[in-house]
Amino acid sequence: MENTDSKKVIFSGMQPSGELTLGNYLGALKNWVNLQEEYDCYFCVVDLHAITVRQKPADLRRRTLELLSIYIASGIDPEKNTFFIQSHVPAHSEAAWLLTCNSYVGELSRMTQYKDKSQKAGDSIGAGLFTYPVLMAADILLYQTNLVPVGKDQLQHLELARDIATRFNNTYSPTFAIPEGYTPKIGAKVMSLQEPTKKMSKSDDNVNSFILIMDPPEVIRKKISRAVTDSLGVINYTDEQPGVKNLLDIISAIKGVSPLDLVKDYEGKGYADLKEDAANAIIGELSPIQEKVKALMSDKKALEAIYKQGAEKASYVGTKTLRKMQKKIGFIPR
Ligand code: ATP
Ligand code: LTN
Repeated sequence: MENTDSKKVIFSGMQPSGELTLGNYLGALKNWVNLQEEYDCYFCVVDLHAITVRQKPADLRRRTLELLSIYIASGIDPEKNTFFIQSHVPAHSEAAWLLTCNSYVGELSRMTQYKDKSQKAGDSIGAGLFTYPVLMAADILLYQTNLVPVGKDQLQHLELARDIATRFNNTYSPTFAIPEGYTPKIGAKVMSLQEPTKKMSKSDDNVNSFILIMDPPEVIRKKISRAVTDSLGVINYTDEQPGVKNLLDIISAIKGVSPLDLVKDYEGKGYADLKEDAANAIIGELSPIQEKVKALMSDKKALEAIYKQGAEKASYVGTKTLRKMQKKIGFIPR
């Protein structure tokens, strides 16, 4: 479906490369729900990005469908938005090659995520991790995207997408909209429960440092009760108490109440009360989502209908931009 109602376009994606955390939910997903009325939204499961790191085929299949189910269960309406699986729309891979030929090794070498990963892996780093941001640029540019809601870590990749788009527009003629980034005010950075000065990350070795969207209630209670706080014994919203601050931020992002207002209720109370409230808030938020995910995962036919319809819409719009790119570059149409 083309963007005929002149709504601005949103594109975002997540990789089906691991189990999603509360950080992914509060930092990205929960905000997508609020944007769906105002924008024409494309939400993609970026499986082509996931294979930049070796994936077990059976795990990749399960996580792809689970991620799609989590999108829907979080409240994003498949009737109003376009959900699709990246590999179902070949225009992404094709546009990525055309854009690779309009990108520089220098700019790709400057990407922090690549530098971090290549430092760890050395020469055996996959070439896909190097060209990863070009594929991300293709994802975004194919849909004439105006806004890209992502966490802070992705803003550098978005800046590169803007550079590539501007270069292509200048070399040939205006072809792509230039996208802007969008990061949420609350929950933009949920911190590790064990080292609250570090981001909560699904790739952390310590399972007590993160909460997974699919963690059962008793696991959530256990992880929150073990969350690192401090020895001050008072509940204030300050950088000096990062563990307490993180718990207040989590409750705040879930309840939509500012952390400073929350603090007032904790006068004379202790960390056990705060942890109890945090655990209850998280369980209250995640339990209905978990139920819906389980129901969706047990009806593969319904999921299939959603991602097939999404791929059709996305193909129509994406291929149109791809054809323009090909024509401008000088390829002969079939
Ligand atoms: P890893 O934790 O393994 O580095 P990731 O969780 O960042 O990976 P992505 O799939 O790249 O994995 O993230 C999807 C989205 O979730 C991104 O937009 C990212 O910015 C956001 N996000 C991830 N972790 C957090 C967090 N702790 N707080 C807020 N947002 C987050
Ligand atoms: N690199 C992103 C995932 C991603 C994405 C995108 C996000 C791939 N393509 C396009 C927004 C728009 C990440 O979060 N790791």
